[in-house]
Amino acid sequence: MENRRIATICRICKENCGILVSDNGHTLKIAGNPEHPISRGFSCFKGRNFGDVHNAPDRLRTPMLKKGSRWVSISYEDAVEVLVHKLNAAKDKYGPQSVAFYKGESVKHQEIAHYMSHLAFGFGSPNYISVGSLCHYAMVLGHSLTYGGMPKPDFQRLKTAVVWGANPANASPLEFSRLKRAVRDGTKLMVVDPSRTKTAEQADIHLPITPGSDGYLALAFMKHAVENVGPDAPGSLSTGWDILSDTVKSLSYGELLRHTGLDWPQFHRAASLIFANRPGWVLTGLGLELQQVGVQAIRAIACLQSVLDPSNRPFPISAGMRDLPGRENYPPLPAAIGATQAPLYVQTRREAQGMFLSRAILNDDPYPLRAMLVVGGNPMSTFPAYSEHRRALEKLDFLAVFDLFMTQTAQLADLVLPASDHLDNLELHDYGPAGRPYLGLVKPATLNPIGLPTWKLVFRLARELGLERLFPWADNRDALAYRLSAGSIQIEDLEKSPGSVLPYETAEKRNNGWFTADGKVQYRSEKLEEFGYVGVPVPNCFEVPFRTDREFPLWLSTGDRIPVYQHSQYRQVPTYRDRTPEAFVDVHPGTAAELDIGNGDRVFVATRYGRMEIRVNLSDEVRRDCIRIPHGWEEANANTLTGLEYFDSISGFPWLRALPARLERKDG
Ligand SMILES: Nc1nc2c(c(=O)[nH]1)N[C@H]1C(S)=C(S)[C@@H](COP(=O)(O)OP(=O)(O)OC[C@H]3O[C@@H](n4cnc5c(=O)[nH]c(N)nc54)[C@H](O)[C@@H]3O)O[C@H]1N2
Ligand SMILES: Nc1nc2c(c(=O)[nH]1)N[C@H]1C(S)=C(S)[C@@H](COP(=O)(O)OP(=O)(O)OC[C@H]3O[C@@H](n4cnc5c(=O)[nH]c(N)nc54)[C@H](O)[C@@H]3O)O[C@H]1N2
Ligand code: SF4
Ligand SMILES: [Mo]
Repeated sequence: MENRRIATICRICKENCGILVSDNGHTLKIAGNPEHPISRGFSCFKGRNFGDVHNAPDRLRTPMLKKGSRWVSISYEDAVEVLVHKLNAAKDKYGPQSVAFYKGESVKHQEIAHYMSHLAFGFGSPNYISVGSLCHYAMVLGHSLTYGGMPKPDFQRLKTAVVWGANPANASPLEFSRLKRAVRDGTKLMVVDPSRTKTAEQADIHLPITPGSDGYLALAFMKHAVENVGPDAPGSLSTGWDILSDTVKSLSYGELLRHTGLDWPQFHRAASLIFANRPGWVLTGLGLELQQVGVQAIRAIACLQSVLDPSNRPFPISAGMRDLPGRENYPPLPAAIGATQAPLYVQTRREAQGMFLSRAILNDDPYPLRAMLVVGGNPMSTFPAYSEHRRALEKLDFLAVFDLFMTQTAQLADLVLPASDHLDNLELHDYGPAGRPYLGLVKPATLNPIGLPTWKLVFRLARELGLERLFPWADNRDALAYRLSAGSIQIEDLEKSPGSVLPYETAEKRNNGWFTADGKVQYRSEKLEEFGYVGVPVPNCFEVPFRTDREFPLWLSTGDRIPVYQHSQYRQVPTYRDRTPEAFVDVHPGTAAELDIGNGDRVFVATRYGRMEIRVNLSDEVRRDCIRIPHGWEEANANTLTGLEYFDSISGFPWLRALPARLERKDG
């Protein structure tokens, strides 16, 4: 058999490393591509071994329709016919808004996101939902509302890095390798994380903060900035500095630090380090986003970022692709799900906030939702409140899932369609949103493609639904050529490039977003006030409805990343499973000793939302009053312990970290 080496892009995680794929028809080999200008040959275990996922024996190969309790194989033609018939049936009976189109994390945030929303809106449903409902966008809001974009690191210039509620050692291996190199070359590192993570081990200072108290700590740093760094620091290009200054001056360090579990010497050492070593960069992560007061805490940290690096005003950059055609022909769209609860999210992202999906299905709030197409996501594992979402998906008149495998979500579906993975797809990847002006091409790279590429399903559906004017192309190559026709890079250029990626010119777009219309740093956010929220981060913003108490004395973090798995994926593939074979709860040895629990014992973890059995892993990375459980395990689903009762009122994000919980021995 032919043995080719194709340069393409790994799109398992947000690093999007350049890879070289060779296929001899039996085995797939994947290696980092040294000619990729960003990843420069880097690859991780997950990416290198993806061939075993691609060739896994349980890959879906034909569409399956549920007849009673049985699955029957059907043809793609018939599957598309069923899909079209069912989506139209829901539309006729309940209106187009009763159909939701969900896009998970695996197909990422770019081309497919555009295609899926275009399809949904053309169909007449405002309910395009993406995994952005609980990933990354709370961070975008917190930073963008403050200075228009997300901070990007430039280690040539930076003297300090602050990693706050993120763990790149496990979650972003390429970024972590850069960070480690910078630290070796003299950049100071401060990590704010309840756990002593692998990232924290590299730090000059690790602040093992009490979960959920990040906003208070950020205000303490701002107080230090106001009182010691001087009024010129933020410059004149800001609004609301006076109000924020007066606020923090009126607070004492004691009352702020009390919430954080940190003492004065710890704080003082940290403040001295970061302010003496400016400019500094703050990397924020999910530890902040998945909190009931996430956006306000991130806002407070973004204020600090603006002082640590006053000249850094990151604004979004992009390759400037043409919009998809026919947007002016969308039918009038009713309000999307979540428009009342999280209006800022819904309006700025122009999509539904998926955390309010189950209310629409179960309670017809704000209207009935009856049919759903899930593409590249596994919400039964990754959405909060497992049992409520299970009831909701079971209640749908029709659920279709487009995936590589028969996932937990697919098992509840009426129709399952086999999807191809990123080794059999043609897609663009713009590195601009991650701060790099490069455009990449994900190329088909295997000899025996499996499943249908997402674009094919979407284009086909569009045609059958009478929406071909929105997708007027024969195939995705034509569509991408159209998208690229506004710029200087063409598909052929990308195909010829040895890294499958090319740089593009950026026109810095300063005031393009309406987030900070005047381009100034907004210590007081007019946008937040316009939407009825508090515009200046003050301690009241960080109050949560409940904290640890006698009934639930421990802080639980769900979903902390472990290196081998991507969310709920790869558990059935031995190459991966052998490395981390079983679900576990990390418990501090001191806490375990108090409860007379040993390593490997089975225990119950309980929150006010649920109770679950799981194996104990003794770990001195966690604080004595904390436990943590990775998400994505079917047999011990962390989301049986999470709820839909409380949300971040700005982003609509769920509360999945810093949750009060308790450990119970199995024998009581
Ligand atoms: N291997 C692997 N890598 C991944 C993923 C994966 O599934 N597997 N998923 C990818 C995706 S989609 C995302 S969004 C990213 C997420 O990437 P990150 O945000 O970097 O990683 P997490 O491990 O989710 O969380 C970061 C840290 O938050 C801390 N934390 C918990 N509660 C608090 C708190 O109250 N305050 C503070 N300050 N910290 C807290 C945890 O201890 C944890 O170390 O990872 C990406 N990378
Ligand atoms: N408790 C808790 N829950 C969490 C989190 C947490 O920290 N704690 N993190 C949240 C975050 S940040 C995120 S991003 C979400 C992730 O949530 P999901 O998007 O549900 O993530 P996955 O489990 O990776 O599901 C991706 C699915 O896509 C399939 N797939 C892979 N490649 C392709 C492809 O090319 N095409 C198609 N069609 N399918 C493909 C995979 O088989 C898999 O079933 O989880 C969230 N859930
Ligand atoms: S870090 Fe690993 S999983 Fe992420 S893109 Fe690179 S090779 Fe793929
Ligand atoms: Mo995510």
